[in-house]
Amino acid sequence: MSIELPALPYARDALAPHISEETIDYHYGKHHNAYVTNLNGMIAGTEHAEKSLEDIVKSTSGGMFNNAAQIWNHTFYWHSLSPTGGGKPSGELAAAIDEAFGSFEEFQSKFTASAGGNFGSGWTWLVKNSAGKLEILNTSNADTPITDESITPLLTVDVWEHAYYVDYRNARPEYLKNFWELANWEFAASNYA
Ligand code: MN3
Repeated sequence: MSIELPALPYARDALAPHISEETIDYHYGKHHNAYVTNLNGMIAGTEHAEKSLEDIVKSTSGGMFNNAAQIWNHTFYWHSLSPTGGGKPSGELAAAIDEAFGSFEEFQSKFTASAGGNFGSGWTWLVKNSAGKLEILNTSNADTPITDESITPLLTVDVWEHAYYVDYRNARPEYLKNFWELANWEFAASNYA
C-alpha cells in the first residue's frame, strides 16, 4: 500500500483570482505531491508501510512525520477553500463562533491577526477543543492538531510562503484578505457537527 495524492476538490483555476492556477500548479502539483513522493520513499519496507496516513502522522517523528503531516494538512487546506466559499457560516457553527469570539467579525479579525503573526512557516486553524469550544490555534512547520486526540480541526489556512508568493510576493496580509473570499464554511460546519 502506498499513500496517494488526493484529488483536488475543484479545477486548478477554480480559486482564481484569489489563488491563481499557477499557485495551485506549484502548491498542489509540486509541493503537496513532493510530500507524497517523499513519504512513500521513507515508509517503503518499514513498519509504517501498511499504515493509514493518519496513523503515520500519529506514530512518527522527524522527516517521516513532517512529510505525512504536510500531506494531511494540505488535503485539509484544499477542502477549507472553495470557489463558492466566503461569506459567513450559518447555523450551529455560527452560534459557536459568536459564543467563543463575540461575533463573526471579531473571530475573523482574531484569526487574521493570529495567521499574520504566525512566525515563519506554519498553519492557522479554527478548532473545536475537548470542551466543545472553538479556538484559534497556530502550528509551526508541519505540526498539526490531529496529534492531539481532544482537538477537532474545522478549517485551516496555510501560511507557508509557498502558499502565496506567486500571487502576493511576501504580502501575507493580502493573501489572508483573499482567504476570506474562499473560506469553505460548509466544510467547517461538517467538521463541527
Ligand atoms: Mn503549503
